[in-house]
Amino acid sequence: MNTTHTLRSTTSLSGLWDFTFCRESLNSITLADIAFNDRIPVPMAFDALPMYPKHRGIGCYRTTISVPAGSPAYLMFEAVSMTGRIYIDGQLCAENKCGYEPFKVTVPMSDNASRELIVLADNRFDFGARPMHEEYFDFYQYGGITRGVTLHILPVERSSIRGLYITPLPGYREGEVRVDLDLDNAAAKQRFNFSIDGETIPVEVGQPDATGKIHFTTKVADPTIWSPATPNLHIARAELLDENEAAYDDAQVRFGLRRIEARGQNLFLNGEPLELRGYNRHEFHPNFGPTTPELQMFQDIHLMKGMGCNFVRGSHYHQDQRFLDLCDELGLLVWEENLGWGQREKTFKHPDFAAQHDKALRSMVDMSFNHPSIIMWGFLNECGSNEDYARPVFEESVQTLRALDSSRLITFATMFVEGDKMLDLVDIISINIYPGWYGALDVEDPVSQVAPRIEAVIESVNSRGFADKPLMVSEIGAEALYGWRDAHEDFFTEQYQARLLAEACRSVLDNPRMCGICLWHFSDARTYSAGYSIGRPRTFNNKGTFDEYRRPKLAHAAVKDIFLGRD
Ligand code: ADA
Repeated sequence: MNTTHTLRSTTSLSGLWDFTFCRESLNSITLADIAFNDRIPVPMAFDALPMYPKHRGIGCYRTTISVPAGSPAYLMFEAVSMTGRIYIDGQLCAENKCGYEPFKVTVPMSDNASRELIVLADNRFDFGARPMHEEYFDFYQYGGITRGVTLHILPVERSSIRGLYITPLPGYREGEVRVDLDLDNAAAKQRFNFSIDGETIPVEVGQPDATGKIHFTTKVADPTIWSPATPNLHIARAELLDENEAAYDDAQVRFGLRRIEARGQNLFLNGEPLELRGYNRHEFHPNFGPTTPELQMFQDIHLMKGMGCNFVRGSHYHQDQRFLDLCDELGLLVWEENLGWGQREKTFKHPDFAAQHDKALRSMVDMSFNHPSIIMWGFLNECGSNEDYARPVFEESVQTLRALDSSRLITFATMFVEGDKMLDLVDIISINIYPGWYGALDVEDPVSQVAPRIEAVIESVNSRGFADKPLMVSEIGAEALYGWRDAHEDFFTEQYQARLLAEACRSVLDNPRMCGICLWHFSDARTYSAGYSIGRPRTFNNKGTFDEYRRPKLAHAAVKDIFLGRD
């Protein structure tokens, strides 16, 4: 859950904002000349609305915010796609270049309470300025203020809470956790109250370190364990106190007591062997683009759990906090990953790429740290991990993730397998393979490629010195057009997809060397008509077990049968 506050004033800016669309360049546009002629909802991708389909350019948004004169304040943007420029009273206050990355914007001080907020969201590719998005990935990248915006008013001339992070420790069964309370303008000796589940816990320390953090370990008085079957949550709360012991700023977060481990070839959750069964999922619905309603998220999780899934990979970008909240509450394990899709040398050699990737990686961990559902961090899906030029960014990403969070596993999905040069870096080896689909033309029975390919992958990983690491299939699948059932049962039929997925699930899950399977993918999702993905019927990636309206294809029953049979 995004950290919540009761003492400081927070205001959601969801609602109708003034809007106009233009095709000028971001660098030549003049704020004063923008004629706002429409009103659209925030959050929402403008190009998912019927008025602006496939519009590439700048979505110009305007609203008014109210900040008491003299009060420090910031805006929390959960996602502005792709480049977001934020102006307050005409002053450029921030520019963010990853469309899925949450970011904070300080509101400049003013004597006026009423402030004009303008957001320019440019959804055109601009490799020079924004290498993380490169160009056409195999999923449509919408534009606009696609996730929530919140205004925070901070206490005047005092320290305030930047973040509260709870890490379950090896003694998690007895309720042992580490607490990191991160402060802005920390006082030398900070007074604060700390409680878990409403019970105040006396804390002796109060001396922030050089970065403004206070750390301590403590215990949950009445610990209950989090797992997919028992998604129990606890609540931690910190309150900063003034000289008179009065609380003036606070932060509240939810967390879960659980432990994920990789030992030898296996995964363990809370000490029990764990087999991952699940889906890759894009945050997408045709009527809403990437701003999926929470009810749809709820239904998606229920559809997956109803099929016997315990796992979802949030492909291929920061997850929406509302989705993660639901995974915490309903009990679905998550792989969350940083934006990346198939980039190669051009991107890795871009002078800004490493820094932009690092910034986005850090914001992902910062935002999602307390979700017990997340058991692994991922990054750079199918990106040049067979080439030396990618090594520095892969190494740095792993170091950063380990430094920020020692309690979760690290992985990336590779399509190279035999040629991959980064497998030494990860805790779990994750491979994307498409036997029976790509490269399966002119094969008499393409499904027969599945089992031998899995054997070959295992052989390659083991023989290269990684026999002691867990191995999973992170993508496998085939396209099926919803409703296309045909006696030939050939490519694109529901029958072919159902056969292939069933064979994949059986071949992986029946093999003790593999620790799980994550099918590509949950529901059909829009892609581009150009670039890498030319040739996708309907300009959708149709490998969903459900279509984009969540209507089940034949694969639904086939996979469900196998997954539920494993419990
Ligand atoms: C890759 C990629 C997915 C999707 C898939 C496919 O493995 O990671 O995003 O593009 O291929 O359908 O080909």
